[in-house]
Amino acid sequence: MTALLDCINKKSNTNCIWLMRQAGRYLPEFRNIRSKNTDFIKLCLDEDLSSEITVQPLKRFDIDAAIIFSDILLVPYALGQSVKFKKDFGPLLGDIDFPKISKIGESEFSEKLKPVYNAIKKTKDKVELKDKDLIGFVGAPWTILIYMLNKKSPKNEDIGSNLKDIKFIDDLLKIIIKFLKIHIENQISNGATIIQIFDSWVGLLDEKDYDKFVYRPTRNLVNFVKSKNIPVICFPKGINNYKNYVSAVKPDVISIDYDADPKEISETIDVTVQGGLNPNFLIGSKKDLQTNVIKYLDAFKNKPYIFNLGHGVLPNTDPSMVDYLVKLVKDYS
Ligand code: 1CP
Repeated sequence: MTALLDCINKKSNTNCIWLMRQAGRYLPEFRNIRSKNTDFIKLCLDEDLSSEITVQPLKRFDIDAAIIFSDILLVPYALGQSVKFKKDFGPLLGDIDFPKISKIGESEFSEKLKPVYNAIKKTKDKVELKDKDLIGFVGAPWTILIYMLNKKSPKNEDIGSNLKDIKFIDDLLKIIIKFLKIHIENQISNGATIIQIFDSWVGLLDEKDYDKFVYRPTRNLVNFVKSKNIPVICFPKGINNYKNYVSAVKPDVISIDYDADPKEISETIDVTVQGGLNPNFLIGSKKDLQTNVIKYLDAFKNKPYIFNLGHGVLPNTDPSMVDYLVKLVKDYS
């Protein structure tokens, strides 16, 4: 059995670790490829380069899993909405052509994302992946919906006006869920051993809307992944109550953000926990990093726990700090 699965199944004696955004701009070898590939979507759809980027962090660090280099916004892209990444701005999406989106078939969608699936297959065969997990992922229905409607990052936005047309939103959400399942299935059939569902924008919703936009749609995907006998990790960033989320969605693993209190989580949650450490500690002093890493490891000492961050590695992180972090986690006992 591979390392992360051992942790999830409570069979591991050593601590497991991987990091969200472990492949990315903080690595010079990534920046080197990125500088020659200015179109980000095209880079994600280059199966050789995306497979190479996926294993870059495994060549440097003693981490237990790779996450396929791709992006959650490839799903709107494959549904025919234009997606561009503007430098120093973030994603920019085009208008939704609903009649067109509602006619897209499974094979057309899968064909557009074929390079992602081929990259998974290629990565699985690489020596760096021996005895390691390969994580496939999707954005949660809510996070994909809000990007599609808002057409740029919803950061600091009032999203209310986007959600007024109830019938349109319901219809779009159904389509999103249908294709997220197809995307999950294709990643699994090509070799992903775990699926992570990123719900990056739960924090924008009022609790009264959780059931409609977060709990029910995500539970639908969780059940789907479980039916394939693959573990599923959910990361509802900014949720107000992790315990309620776990009861409603029933993931195998709950990934927590840096606002969650590790001690409280450890005392109240009975599934495997992942993550939590604020990525800012990787750009501070080694001493502060060590103190805070130990805070998480102590809190989860007697629980199944996967070490990770409370959000992605920041671009201005020094890779030597990541190396130090991995060693702290592996050497802890
Ligand atoms: O060079 C660059 O400018 C590209 C930066 C970049 C990278 C490295 C983007 C643009 N996406 C990615 C890869 C990526 N995205 C991965 C690869 C695997 C890994 O983690 O190593 C993953 C899992 C994602 C997932 C993703 N994309 C999320 C969920 C996690 C999160 O960060 O909350 C989200 C919200 C996106 C959208 C997205 N893609 C890229 C950016 C800058 C963003 C966020 C935009 C925003 O602020 O709204």
